Amino acid sequence: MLISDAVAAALSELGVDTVFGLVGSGNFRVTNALIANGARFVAARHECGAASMADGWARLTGRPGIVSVHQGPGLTNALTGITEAAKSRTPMVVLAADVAASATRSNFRIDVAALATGIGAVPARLHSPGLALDDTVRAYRTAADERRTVILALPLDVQAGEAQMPSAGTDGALGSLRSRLTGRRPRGAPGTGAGGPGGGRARGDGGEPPPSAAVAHLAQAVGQARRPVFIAGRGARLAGARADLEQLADACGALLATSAAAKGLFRGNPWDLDVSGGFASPLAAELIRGADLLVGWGCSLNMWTMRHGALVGPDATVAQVDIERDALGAHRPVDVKVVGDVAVTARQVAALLAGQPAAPRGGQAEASFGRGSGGYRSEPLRERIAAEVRWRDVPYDDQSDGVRIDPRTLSIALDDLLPAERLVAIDSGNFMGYPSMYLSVPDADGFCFTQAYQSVGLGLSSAIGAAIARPDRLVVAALGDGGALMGVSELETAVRLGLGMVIVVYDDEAYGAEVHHFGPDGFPLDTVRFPPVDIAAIGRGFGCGAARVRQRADLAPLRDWLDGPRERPFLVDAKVVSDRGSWWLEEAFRGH
Ligand SMILES: Cc1ncc(C[n+]2csc(CCOP(=O)(O)OP(=O)(O)O)c2C)c(N)n1
Ligand SMILES: [Mg+2]
Repeated sequence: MLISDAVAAALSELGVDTVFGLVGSGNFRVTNALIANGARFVAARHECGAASMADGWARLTGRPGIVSVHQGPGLTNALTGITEAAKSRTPMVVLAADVAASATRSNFRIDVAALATGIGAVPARLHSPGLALDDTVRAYRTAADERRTVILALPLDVQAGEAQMPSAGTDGALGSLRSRLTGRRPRGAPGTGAGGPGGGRARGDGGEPPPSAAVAHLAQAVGQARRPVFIAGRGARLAGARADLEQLADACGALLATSAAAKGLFRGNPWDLDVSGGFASPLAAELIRGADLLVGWGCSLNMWTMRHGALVGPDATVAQVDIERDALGAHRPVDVKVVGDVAVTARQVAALLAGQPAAPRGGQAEASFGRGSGGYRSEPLRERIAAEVRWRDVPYDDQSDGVRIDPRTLSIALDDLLPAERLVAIDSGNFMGYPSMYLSVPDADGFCFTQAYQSVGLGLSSAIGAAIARPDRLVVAALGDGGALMGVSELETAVRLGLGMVIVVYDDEAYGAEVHHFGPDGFPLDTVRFPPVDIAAIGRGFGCGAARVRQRADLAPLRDWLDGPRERPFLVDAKVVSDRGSWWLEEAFRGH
């Protein structure tokens, strides 16, 4: 068996069943071998699209996304999507064909390892036919267990070598492949490391460590807090910690919020403030700013989530819980630091609190801190949250004029129209807050936010990957016109796959982010403004259903499409009002 076939067989033993890529001569064999082993191959039209599809897919499945690319330009084309994945700690293995070490004059020669290191991915390589399977298993496990993005270089000469037995350390993961290589019956455990939604993280069931002094310190802070707010991040989502955090919040009267990456985690909880940060509604921001204790649970409390510190009240104690020590205090000073799994730590804090006499509390003081009373919670506040916390309930001056629709009005209309079981994926740009804030999502799997690299143009592809991962949900890709046209080639992919997704383009005929940032200072804007483009017609050309929307009533074709079989994507080209920048934009530029 050739190494290219054996690598594919090893990956399928490890659980690989879906591969995104674009095939050239260097990855032809390995990709077809993956297909022969039962994997679904999703052909993208641009390698960056393949990487972002795998990224979106991995975020929704919790399993390593697999990308297959040709040597040289195949990999460099994919780089921006891979960088987003690496910065988001998306588990991913990029199968990157590479020239032989001896091909020093090859046109395709690039320094793959340096390139991987430079973008924060983990470099890996098939070193020789003898080591190739160990290299493959290690790459996959690094992705799955450590949530890293790994670029596995597949040199052509090694790929063409004859497969040999993996070492004793890895063959347990490759039971039947071992038997195919040796002719002996399989033994040992089936493939491991496939991850699941936890992506290999400790989920805290069984064998929990005893509470540390740091957990006791956190319990003390939680027990003493009068207005605690929990902010849950990606780590809380990965740890499956919703129920444990809610129970602890019930016990201490905390309000609940998330980072953008974990939006939807507490959906349905009456104390949910939704996203903390630039997207926070006025009431959410007021309540977070009013907290005397902020606990970041698997959340980095970065400049976006804390609005550059503006959401941290002057006297607030800040605590942070994370499975990785390096994450603690990485973005802002933290008073109480706990290294630990979010769910385990929440349970331990709750247990310590239960064994503790109740601390005296404000107006609602009582022995039982059951759901709905104590701490920050009160009946009037519950009513206020119900009435005011959603952006769509915040009054605004509708700027729609019949020719251009106010992006808020558009987003609210979409929120009304689209089924609740949805998954919203967002590209980057001035527009991005509108769908993030006005489209509700049913849970944390309802939001795919590829913003760790702040790249324009990844939204459509990550939405396609998410749609493949979650065929049960209506996927909504929310794009600017700039991002839509940058990633446009993947419309063909969405149509070819028959994805019944909605693509909403907030079309201001500009790189609005730049227009609003530089315009007020009188800079020339010719470089960032464009003549009108009929993006609906482009969508139709690719085979999408489409509508140009200038006012609410223009959404009627979308309603009809929703009532139909949804066998192809529907594109909404919304000509939006863009008379001024959005309020989260200045915040974003402060982070540049
Ligand atoms: C790949 C990449 N190129 C350039 C930028 C700089 N940039 C940030 S937002 C933006 C405008 C994007 O335009 P559009 O998608 O239409 O969204 P809008 O800002 O108009 O709402 C640009 C060019 C970037 N973030 N990423
Ligand atoms: Mg635009």
